Amino acid sequence: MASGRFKKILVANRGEIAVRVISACKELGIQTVAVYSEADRYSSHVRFADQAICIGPAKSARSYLDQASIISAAEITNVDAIHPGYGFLSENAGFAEVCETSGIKFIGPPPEVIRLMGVKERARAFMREMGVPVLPGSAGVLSSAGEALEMADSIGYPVILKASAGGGGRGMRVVRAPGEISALFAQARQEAGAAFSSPDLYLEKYVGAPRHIEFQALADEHGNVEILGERECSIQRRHQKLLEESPSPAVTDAQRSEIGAALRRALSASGYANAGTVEFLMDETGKLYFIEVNARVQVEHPVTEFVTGIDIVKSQIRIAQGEPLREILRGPVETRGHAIECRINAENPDTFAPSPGRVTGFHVPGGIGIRVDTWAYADCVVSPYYDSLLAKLIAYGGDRGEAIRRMQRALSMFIVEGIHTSIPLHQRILADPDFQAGRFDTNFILRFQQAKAEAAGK
Ligand code: MV4
Repeated sequence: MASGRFKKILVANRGEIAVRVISACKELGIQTVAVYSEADRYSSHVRFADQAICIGPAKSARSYLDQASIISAAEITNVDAIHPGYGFLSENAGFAEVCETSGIKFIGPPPEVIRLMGVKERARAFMREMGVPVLPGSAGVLSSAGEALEMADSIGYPVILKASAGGGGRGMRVVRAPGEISALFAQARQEAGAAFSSPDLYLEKYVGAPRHIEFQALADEHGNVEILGERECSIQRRHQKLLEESPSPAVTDAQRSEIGAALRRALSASGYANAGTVEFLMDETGKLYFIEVNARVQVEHPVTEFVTGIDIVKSQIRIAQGEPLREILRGPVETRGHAIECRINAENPDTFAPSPGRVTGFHVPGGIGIRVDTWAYADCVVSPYYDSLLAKLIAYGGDRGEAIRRMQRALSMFIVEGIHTSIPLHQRILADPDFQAGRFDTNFILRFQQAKAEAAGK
């Protein structure tokens, strides 16, 4: 079906995001079908959906990534649409195509736009042509180490080699001097070829201590695009975000409106539809540069929901039904106050090692300005097969200070027994004077761990 109201949606995901999508469907009066692996029989997404179908064994490759099993489940249950959540099949252009050829609406961008955004140097070239600032770098794929050397010499060192089919930080190499480039080019090419569909590389000026800032977009299927402000995502470790907030303490009003205007033009021209995130790096001088597009709903979308009052997941579904943004948003996008999200992971807060097992005690905080998105419950089991995200704790305040204090209050009232969680780490981050002053970049957690190791060594 090209558009029209959905009666039933299949949620092709698990965990907190599956519960989040089911919540949106319930509010829209849409029936839901959960799919689950043998390890997830007792998961809450299975319980909250109207119907549930087992799609295979614990291993994702044979369940949540098994396109044929998911399409079969969708056909058996006669759903109108599939919501892929994040991860798994959410940015798989081939899966989006299979959905459409099976007569099932894929709740996400059109396959050709997913494909464009997945080829990172093409997305970069496109944004650059549309007047979105990008870092100095290669115009397209590098044909040889020689071309990379020539390029790097003209831009100046350090530079970074990135996989065209990569993203999320895998397969990158920082080149600090001309002598290093041929070996690093060969390594990066080899790694990209093994890890992704293609060995293609491109090159950019390297920013050593960037902030990671992303803009949230909503686009309808009629060419209209709105930007729902930005999120600050610099508090991360090894490309796993730990804490996100909106707005960013570092983005100025002028930047917000300039970047916002350029992104509206660019996304509209690309044929983008549904929700999307545009990632930027901010350099030491405060300038923003496009790096990549995430063509899906993101883990950290709730901070944007708090400051805009817009339900991003319900918007995704209504966009996929063909509704215009004007009807969905009913007025201009305005932001107010400040929101922070802490990812509560089932992991050791010092070593970051996964901590699967049974949750023997569980109590979530509530009260004014607090939201908890979780799949967990007392006596649930955290499986070693999937990511360690147990819950997202989101705090809203009239300003950043109030959001921080509210988050600290809520963390002190969040009880998880039986496994380790990242709660103590979040308490240390929130108490840090640099964090409280908004003075940090993507190296914050590294410095934090180093300081802790030094203190322990003495
Ligand atoms: C960069 C960079 C510095 N300079 N690109 C890592 C994830 C991927 N999406 C892009 N990444 C980076 N690209 C240039 N030109 C540094 C990173 C980077 C990073 C970016 C965002 C958040 C955390 C990061 C951690 C290490 C490196």
